[in-house]
Amino acid sequence: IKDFGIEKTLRNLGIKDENKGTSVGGEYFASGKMIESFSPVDGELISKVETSAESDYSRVVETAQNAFKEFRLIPAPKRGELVRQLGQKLRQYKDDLGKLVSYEMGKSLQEGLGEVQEMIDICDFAVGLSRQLHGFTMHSERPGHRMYEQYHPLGIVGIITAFNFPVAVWSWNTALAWICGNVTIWKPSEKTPLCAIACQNIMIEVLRENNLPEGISSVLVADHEIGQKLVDDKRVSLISFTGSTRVGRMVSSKVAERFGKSILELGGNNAIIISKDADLDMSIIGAVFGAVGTAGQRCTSTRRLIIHESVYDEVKNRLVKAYGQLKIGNPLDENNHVGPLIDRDAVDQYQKSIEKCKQEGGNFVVEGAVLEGEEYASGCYVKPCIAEVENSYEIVQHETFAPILYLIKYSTLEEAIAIQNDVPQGLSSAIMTQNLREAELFLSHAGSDCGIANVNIGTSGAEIGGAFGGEKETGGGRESGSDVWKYYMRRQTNTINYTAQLPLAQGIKFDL
Ligand code: UN1
Repeated sequence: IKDFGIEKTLRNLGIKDENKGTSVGGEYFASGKMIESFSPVDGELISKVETSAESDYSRVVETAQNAFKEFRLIPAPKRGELVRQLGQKLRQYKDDLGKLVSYEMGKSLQEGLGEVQEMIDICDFAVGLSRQLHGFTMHSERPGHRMYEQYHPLGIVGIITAFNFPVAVWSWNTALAWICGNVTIWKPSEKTPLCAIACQNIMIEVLRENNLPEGISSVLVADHEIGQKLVDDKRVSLISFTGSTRVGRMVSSKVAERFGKSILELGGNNAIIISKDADLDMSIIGAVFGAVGTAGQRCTSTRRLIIHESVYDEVKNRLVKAYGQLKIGNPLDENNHVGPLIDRDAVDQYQKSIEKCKQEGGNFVVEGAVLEGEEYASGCYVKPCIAEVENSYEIVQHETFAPILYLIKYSTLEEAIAIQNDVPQGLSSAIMTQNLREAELFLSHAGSDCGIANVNIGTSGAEIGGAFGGEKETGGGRESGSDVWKYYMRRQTNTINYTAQLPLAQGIKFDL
């Protein structure tokens, strides 16, 4: 590990041997139980974090409430300036933060750096947006009246994130929440608490340098009970939740019960259709990166390939060959393509899913395995595998967060689209084709039912400029680009009468 300079990285990012997991700004405190963060890379204990207890939670929310009263009065472009500074700091810390992401979460260093780049990108995007929080104006039906709409800050935004993008998802939410005048409380995954503390440390520099009130950006490293408190808390106007469909369903109904707002970013079951008119070289790279990138633990990972019968055997053979060349190992070593899964529970799930797939009739053309040996001592390294399946198998209908790729054969594009849509989830989708008619049909109302639909690009690796999210059991939320900022504000319609008369709308007469 010393070879990869992890100790220096931890030092640069302000990670200690024992950390406190609650911060409302410059100060850390915590009185809950201690958790340990082990690296899936080598199984080593990286460091410990004392989690937030109920009393810590109350302090965080109260401080955030007070901070909001001040923060909302800072003009949006000035708030944009703070986000610009955050982006600058992230550029400065990119190498260290990317490395920590890789070491604590297990994705390849390239992907860790890519994740930090997404943070920088969203900051840049949000800075420009801070001068463009436009509403419409409209003509009133009444003389001497003016109508327009404006967007106001919401209040506290609760951000609950998953282990697989331990830093970027926080930044998508925070950058937008901030320019919109909100304060944020982040509850990161308990599997990647150090990434959260590192981000908060970077944020603290911005807060300090700008003399900002405490509570604008808070972190709670805590268990699900504190997460539930956040979800149930009326003082938290918006909950942005990224995680499983199972937990998302609970979050959704709990927040709805109190008429809060939520953004849900739940499971995906993403497919690439490989048509008879596909560029196969490109398709193979897109499919393999989509399936094995982040060891199959992206929401956008490619889980299914729906392949035209005329190219099915060729695609299958080329995939088998490509999988044979994959190097699995320490993700900090740039020669490796695939790192470990997040933990041994994930390895269990991977094994169970393979078992289940076999029981249902799946034919593995590349077998899976849990890797053993010194390099794999953490017990978290698995072999990416490929199975020929029917789309209707229960296991294929389900999102397994692991590098298991399913192959399905089709004969007409209509059939391929129907297969692509015939899963409960609706996040990302793609078609590989050089045929304009096929591409347009896939993107049409009769095409993909997903929130993301790509042509000649894989399912993962969305740019931050677009709205990110999906339909059906993916939850319907959208994050990051386009006009997603509107979710982070409350909308108000204003009608102003500048005459001495009071005409009523709809021509209603009312005299006293
Ligand atoms: C996720 O998996 O939670 O599109 C987010 C992508 C990344 C984001 C994935 N930009 O793959």
